Amino acid sequence: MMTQVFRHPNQLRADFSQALSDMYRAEVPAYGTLIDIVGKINAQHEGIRSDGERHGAIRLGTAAELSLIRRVFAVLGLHPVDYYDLSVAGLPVHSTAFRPITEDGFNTSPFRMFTSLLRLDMLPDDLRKTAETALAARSIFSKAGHDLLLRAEANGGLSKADGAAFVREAVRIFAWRKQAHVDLPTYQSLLAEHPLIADIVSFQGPHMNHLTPRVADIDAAQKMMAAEGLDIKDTIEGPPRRNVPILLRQTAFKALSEPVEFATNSGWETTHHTARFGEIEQRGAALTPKGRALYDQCLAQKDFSGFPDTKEELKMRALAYFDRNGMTITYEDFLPVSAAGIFKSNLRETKTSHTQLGTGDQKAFEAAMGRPVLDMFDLYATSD
Ligand code: OOG
Ligand code: NI
Repeated sequence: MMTQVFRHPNQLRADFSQALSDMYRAEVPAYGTLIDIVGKINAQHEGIRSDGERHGAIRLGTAAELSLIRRVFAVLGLHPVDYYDLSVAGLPVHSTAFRPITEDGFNTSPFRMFTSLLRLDMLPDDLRKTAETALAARSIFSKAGHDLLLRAEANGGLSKADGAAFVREAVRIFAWRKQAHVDLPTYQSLLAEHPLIADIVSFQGPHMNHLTPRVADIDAAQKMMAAEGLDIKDTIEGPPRRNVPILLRQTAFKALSEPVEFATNSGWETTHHTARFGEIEQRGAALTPKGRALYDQCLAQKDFSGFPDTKEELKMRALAYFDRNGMTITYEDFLPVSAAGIFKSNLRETKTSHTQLGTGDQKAFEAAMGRPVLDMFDLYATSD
């Protein structure tokens, strides 16, 4: 009997993460500056899991695209954890975070992808039809990639050579293609409703809109970013600086204005699109549901003085998770309020938007994806 040797999903994910980083560095040079800053700071700190730790973000247009991406990511050992409702912040998307779910998985490749799906149901009728027509006409994965996906699913894995080809095709899904998929008037009508809708619907694929290395000290990184002349966001999202870092702190340089091309009867016309940026993050301790409720309360009141800042007290009051050696457990997820802040700092404000504040629809998201999301608290509770 022949036994097939498969490349491990954790290894495929490491290859994928590295290839995405190489691609983004070539596409967005300021991201290279971030990587250099983060590398310098991390070299002075112990305890950072891996130099290559990072997350990306993508925005999908349809249920079919989300279901496809879920299958592609499963081959890379990436699983959907939690549901993020961004409609409460007036953004017509809802999201999940694809990430590893085992310690082994994080140790080999701690890569995550924040993945959003357009809420077509939040668009006015005429624009919804325009968006649906444009999205139905695009196909985001190559035939070669799709064939390899079917092979991986049928055989339960991919050989080394097939795995390398699959990673190459998967990375191409998220590449920047400056030639739009709709005409300029359509782009402008989508933009007038909401810049996020224009970004999701107008292009040939779901380009990655940022890539975020993890840094040991975000305050130091922010100062170095400013010194390098990067146009950074004014505030760091998440909790303030603390003795025992909790959850997630993030900041970003603002999105670039990039040339994009629209087909006309006589050739191409160029305009500028603002979507892609670079972000950094510092991760702290994962909080229990009780700790998270206290965090949300402090955030709403913009006052963290009531949040304990010693390991002893966090443990005594059961606010954070601890492993069997008494160490805090790293927060591996995202924060909806921070995510909304990140989205918004990188979108041109529009005055004409009719998109209303919405309510979440986790059931619809899961139906679109073809499986339920995992619960982050369940994962932390069993990861000691
Ligand atoms: C995603 C924004 C959310 C984060 O780190 O919270 C995010 C997006 O802009 O598509 O990436
Ligand atoms: Ni991000």
